[in-house]
Amino acid sequence: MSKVKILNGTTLPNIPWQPRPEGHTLPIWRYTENPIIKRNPLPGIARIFNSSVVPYGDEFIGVFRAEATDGVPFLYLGHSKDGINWQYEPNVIPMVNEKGENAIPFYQYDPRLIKIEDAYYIVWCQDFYGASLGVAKTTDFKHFERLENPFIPFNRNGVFFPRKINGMYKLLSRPSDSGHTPFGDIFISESPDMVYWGRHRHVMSPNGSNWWEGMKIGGGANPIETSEGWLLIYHGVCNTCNGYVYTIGGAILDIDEPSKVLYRSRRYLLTPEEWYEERGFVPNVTFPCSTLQDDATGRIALYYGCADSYVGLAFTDVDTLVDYIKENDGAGWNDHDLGRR
Ligand code: BMA
Repeated sequence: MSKVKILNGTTLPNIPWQPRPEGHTLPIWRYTENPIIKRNPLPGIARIFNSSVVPYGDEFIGVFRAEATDGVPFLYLGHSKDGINWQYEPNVIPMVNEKGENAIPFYQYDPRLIKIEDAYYIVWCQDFYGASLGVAKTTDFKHFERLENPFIPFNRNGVFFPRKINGMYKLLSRPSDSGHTPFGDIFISESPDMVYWGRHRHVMSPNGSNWWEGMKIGGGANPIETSEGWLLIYHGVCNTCNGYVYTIGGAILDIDEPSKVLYRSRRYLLTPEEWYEERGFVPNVTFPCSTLQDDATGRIALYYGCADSYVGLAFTDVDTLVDYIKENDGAGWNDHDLGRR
């Protein structure tokens, strides 16, 4: 039984799990058989990475960022009994608009998948006359309806909260520009209906004092509701003489006003160190997109993209992670405030 409680969660005794290795000092530890998805995972697809998983019935369903052999990314669906070995559907997820017409965009990447009330939502980055967020809804993983794009360009790293807060859907995002943006803060917006988004608030900026997240940050996995606040696993980027390095960080947000950061670890949770994180299509990338958690034990399984080439799996538990973030707290006034100017 964990000290910190996972709230509104699900009891999932069958999530992937390995105990913390003896002597491991960081709060997240890797699956020993990583990467779980290797190169050329299905015909015509060169790489699957930054991807997202939910429990569904007696299995797990994943929405995968799949880079085709023409280099263009789209979203594919996969099924798994154990959350580790995946069977993929052969075609791009068939999204339609409200008239039932094809609404698959020109490209799609970095999906986050979430259950909110009785429906599942996917939010991803796509072309909307420039990179911005797309959203689709499904209840059966067979029919996918595109909703209105929440924001104008440029924007990336959309992450929904798993329930309405004060009657509103909440969406994290990272406004940006058209390229490999050398800046970026996390903001939060709300909507009564998944169509009109507003009441925007600032959540966090990159922190120049913590060099691993000195250049830009972006939301990662769906926030986990706990008795200590919303547990947010996010990514932070630093610039080096040899390019960007993507590292995994953690923060705890206020349960009713999640634009207020209660705690933010100044030390990272996981950074590229293994061959599949350091070497690949884009080297030195660990990019968190999704977690599964078991509220009975507090166990958390984290899915993260590795070097824009593979999917990795890592583990933590809610007590270890919350304690680490609090012990290493470096949140400042700019984090604690409401984020409204
Ligand atoms: C970001 C996104 C991610 C990618 C990362 C590293 O801008 O495009 O999909 O993993 O860069 O290349």
